[in-house]
Amino acid sequence: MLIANPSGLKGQVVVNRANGGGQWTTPVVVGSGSAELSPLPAYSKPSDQLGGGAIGLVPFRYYENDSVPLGANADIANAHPVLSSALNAGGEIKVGFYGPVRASSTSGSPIEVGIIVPNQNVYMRVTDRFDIIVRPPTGGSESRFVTIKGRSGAVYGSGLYYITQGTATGGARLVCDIPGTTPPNVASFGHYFLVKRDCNSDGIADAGQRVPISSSETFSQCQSSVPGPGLFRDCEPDGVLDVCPTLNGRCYADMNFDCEVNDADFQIFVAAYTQLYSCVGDFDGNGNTDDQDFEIFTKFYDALICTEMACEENLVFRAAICGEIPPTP
Ligand SMILES: [Ca+2]
Ligand SMILES: [Ca+2]
Ligand SMILES: [Ca+2]
Ligand SMILES: [Ca+2]
Repeated sequence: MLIANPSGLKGQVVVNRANGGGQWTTPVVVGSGSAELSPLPAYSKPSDQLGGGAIGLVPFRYYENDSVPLGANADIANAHPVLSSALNAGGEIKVGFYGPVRASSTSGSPIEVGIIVPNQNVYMRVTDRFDIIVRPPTGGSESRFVTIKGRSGAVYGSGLYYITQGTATGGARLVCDIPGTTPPNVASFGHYFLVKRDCNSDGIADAGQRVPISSSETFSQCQSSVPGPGLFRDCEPDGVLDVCPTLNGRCYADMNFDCEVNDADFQIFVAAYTQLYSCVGDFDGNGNTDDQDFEIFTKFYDALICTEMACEENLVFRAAICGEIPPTP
């Protein structure tokens, strides 16, 4: 098939519309002879470079280059960042497909949103913290996208987020929006993004703005110092900018909330560190658990003290920052 105009793919082409096992093998060229779509069927060129339309093979695949931000990378090092403040301001994550999609029913959400936590394949589900924008079973207009939209006041802890097919028993699924009483689910997919904390809502991830107390200054010297433009002190070096709400004296190193600091907590931190997972070990909120977090952890671990009050404050704080008490491994 040849579409001579390089912006000529404007509508929707559906291959294997009857879901009868048909394949897409015929080359499609949009523009000049070298502009063949590849690889098939999940070609890489974004639709805005082709005219806005798409060619989809049923069951429709996830279209990474039409998704915003990009999100096929399941690893923290390559995941695309989104600020917590942007989500609180109504920021959106758009997941694209090669063909139109819709919810199979009105029962629950057809997709699931979760945060990966350092307990192997456990996902903390946070679907209900987002508005899910998707075509309903009846009505609405055709769309190749599912959008999740952040809410004001919702907690978006740092870490690697995951969007996938709905899994609730008897709940909705994301299906191909094609004729028929039981349209197939879209092909299995995973879309990832990395949330970074921006507790002072200035549009910059806090981790890059944080100037921790140095060994040569006292607490009051630190508090009265003026850091450079766009920088903020962290005089109680808990990873949180001092301009943001903080709870002095909480027991950061108590990772399992039992009010004691011991090897069990160290093991949880090491697991988070080894896997770069968060938000459980991500004290500075840059999305992963790394050397900066280890320094903070060590400071609180070395104190070996965890009063009942500090333990409770830690619990409250972790609930506020991470949105939920993480499961204990
Ligand atoms: Ca910030
Ligand atoms: Ca602080
Ligand atoms: Ca503990
Ligand atoms: Ca971190």
